[in-house]
Amino acid sequence: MKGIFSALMVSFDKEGNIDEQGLRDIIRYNLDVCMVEGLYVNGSTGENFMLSTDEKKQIFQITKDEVKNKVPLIAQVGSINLKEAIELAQFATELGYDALSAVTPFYYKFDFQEIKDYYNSILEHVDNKMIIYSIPFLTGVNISLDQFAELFENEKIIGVKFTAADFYLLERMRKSFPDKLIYAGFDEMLLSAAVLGIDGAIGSTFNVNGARAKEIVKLVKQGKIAEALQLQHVTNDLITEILQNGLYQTIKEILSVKGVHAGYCRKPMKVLSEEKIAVAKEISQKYL
Ligand code: MN9
Repeated sequence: MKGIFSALMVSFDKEGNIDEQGLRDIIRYNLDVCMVEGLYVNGSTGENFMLSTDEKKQIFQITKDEVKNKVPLIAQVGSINLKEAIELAQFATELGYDALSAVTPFYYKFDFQEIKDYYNSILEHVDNKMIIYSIPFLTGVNISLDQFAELFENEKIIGVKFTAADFYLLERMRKSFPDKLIYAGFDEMLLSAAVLGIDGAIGSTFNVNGARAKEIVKLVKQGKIAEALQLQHVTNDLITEILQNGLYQTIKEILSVKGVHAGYCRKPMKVLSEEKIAVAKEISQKYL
């Protein structure tokens, strides 16, 4: 369960329908070319929060079928519709997903007791493990060190996907929870997180830049920080240009350049202009 996990992209056609063959192509590219060590399915990058329950199930199914047991799979099942979260947790567990993950419930400003109940309720219904998905900049939900400790009292909660730039909290977490799995969630901060002793990373840009990310982590483990920093610099030139051009659309466009039918993003996400498609091609040629 350790290492570089792609937050899996999903291919949609122009009308917003899942393109099954495109999704299979993206998975193959991740495994064969990016050589990622696992996949995180139906996360933010998978445009999960714009999908129906049936579509989420379809994506879990297709991905498991394509990957078989080649790499570990994490199923993101979180939803503020708790019944949906439980249904998806059961579905992914039956399919043989290695672990579940659930975003902290958002929008209604749930208090900590409610957040804790949410995780424990999901886990009461399944025989599987849970990785908390913490992404305060999108959810507005901040969890403190003490609150993480309380959540981790449930032994089925084995880790956290930590998508935040709070390196003080990350260091405190590493020290306090040596046996929990900590995954970094911001690809542009991978080196800094790796220095603090994360177990892995889960990110969108690994769909195209996974090999370089693996190398950064390897170099840090060998204590070759200066070399790792050179790779992080190149990576961040790449990520900065991707972010300026439109994050998910540009990654999909880069995949298209590589011959992968990555398709379009789901509305209300926009379609890239011709100019931006040209920029995406340039980014691909320059860095990948
Ligand atoms: O899953 C991703 N977060 C989102 C993690 O997409 C919201 C990251 O991989 C970022 O996309 C990436 C670029 O900021 O670090």
